[in-house]
Amino acid sequence: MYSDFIKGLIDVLGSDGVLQHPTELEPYLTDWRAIFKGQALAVVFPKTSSEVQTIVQLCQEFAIAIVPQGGNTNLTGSATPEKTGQQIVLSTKRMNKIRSIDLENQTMVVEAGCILQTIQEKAAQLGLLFPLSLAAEGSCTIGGNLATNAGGINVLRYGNTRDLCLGIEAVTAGGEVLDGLRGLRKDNTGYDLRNLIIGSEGTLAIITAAVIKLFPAPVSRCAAYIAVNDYSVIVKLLHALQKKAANELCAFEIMSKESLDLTQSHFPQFSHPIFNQSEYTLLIELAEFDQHSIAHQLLEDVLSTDLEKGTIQDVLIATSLTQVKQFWAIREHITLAQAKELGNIKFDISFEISKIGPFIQSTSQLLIARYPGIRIINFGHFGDGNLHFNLCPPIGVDQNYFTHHEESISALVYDQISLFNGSISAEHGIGQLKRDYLAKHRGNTAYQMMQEIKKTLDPKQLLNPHKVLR
Ligand code: FAD
Ligand code: 2HG
Ligand code: ZN
Repeated sequence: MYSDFIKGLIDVLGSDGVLQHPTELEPYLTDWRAIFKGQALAVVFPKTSSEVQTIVQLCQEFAIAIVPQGGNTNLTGSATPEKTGQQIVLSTKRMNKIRSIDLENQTMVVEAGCILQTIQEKAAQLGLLFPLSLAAEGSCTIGGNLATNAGGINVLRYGNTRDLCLGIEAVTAGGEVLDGLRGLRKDNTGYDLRNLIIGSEGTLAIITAAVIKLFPAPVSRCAAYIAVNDYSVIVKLLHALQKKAANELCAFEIMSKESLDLTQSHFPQFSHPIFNQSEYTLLIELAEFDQHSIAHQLLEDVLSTDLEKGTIQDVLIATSLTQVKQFWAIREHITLAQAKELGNIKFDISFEISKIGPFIQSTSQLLIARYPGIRIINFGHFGDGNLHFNLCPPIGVDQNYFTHHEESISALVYDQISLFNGSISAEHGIGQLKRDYLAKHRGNTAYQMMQEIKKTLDPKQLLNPHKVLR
């Protein structure tokens, strides 16, 4: 039976569009952190939406499940097939064309496999901006960004991926093409299917293309490091900057001293004395849209009084675009530094801004009391309430430390998230990693509604089964 199925795939895609050899399959069978491992009958590489449609129809006929995969940079095991070996991975790598650009509408139609950085560069060539930005931008795809509703560093100003997309084209589990490639900014015509599919992690449809929004490019960028000891000052600074800089404030990131110490130890080339001066270093960025913009001056005005009063410990303002980019390097390497440690647990969580401080304080105390020496690698997108409250094992413990403790640590942190009314996944999604916590987190009614949606749109469980929902 499988040989007929594989033959069918090769008939559609040619033999170079269907990988079967175990060594060729290997990179597609594990996630970026190498936590989840699966098996697959094959990895397939369609080039067009109609090829995707034919593959889905073939999978229906043979009852083979499909795991969509873009750049495979997700942090939740969402694009890794199960261990059964009876699924296929559908890679969008070859669906990487920019189909069209509408300068008057400020939109671009891109195929799902377009690399995010390629889209950013194309927009820049046009003198425009596609503002989605994250450290994996050199390898993640717009299809994966949409399927996870990725966040990144500019959410404060431009919103999540969902907010950057006006229309999608997708292939349903029934093998139909949902043609929603329209760049309309207003369209209240029944249920919002685009927004249902965005963020559904490949479980409801395979996204094949999207209409994305472009924005005026800033004429320049201004970034600053701010060293702060007193947590309460951080919220005040955010408000002061939002009031003065309004839409120019694009990023407001927080990095704890422990996260910076770890990153400097693995990547000493990004060390800077300012990181050693305080409990937190903020990295903020303002975009300047006017030649005569005063972002630099504005930053100095807002920060100089705090500096004089001693409420902030130090400030460093980047003076060139090269320096702005250098400022971001350490922030972009925190995840890579943590990957070099013996295990890590990630909590990608969000809170109302007012609850972030109390959560950090109370949860850190509980963790340190119960797991002496545990390292809290706390950083993230403070401006939009998203913390990456990650953990590394205490120095010197044996390598199975987290195997023994992950469950109890997760229970503790998830209880705390619930106590402070936060979310267990701000931007990375659910995948396999958080699947077993979703029902409790969202409650019975929401969970059942999600199950009903899945059953209706994918009754045969063909699309990324057992991800997101149990
Ligand atoms: P994949 O990992 O291939 O897939 C992710 C999910 O989308 C899977 O469920 C998959 O089945 C589904 N999928 C992929 N393509 C399609 C499609 N065409 N149709 C339907 N479903 C599809 N995330 C953030 O939100 N913010 C960050 O700041 C951020 N920073 C990161 C930094 C690093 C160093 C790394 C490694 C990851 C980071 N991520 C971040 C996570 C990840 O990069 C994003 O989630 C990204 O959007 C995933 O895109 P991808 O193409 O790699 O998707
Ligand atoms: C980031 O903001 C990413 O850099 C990754 O979302 C966070 O490593 C992480 O947990
Ligand atoms: Zn993030």
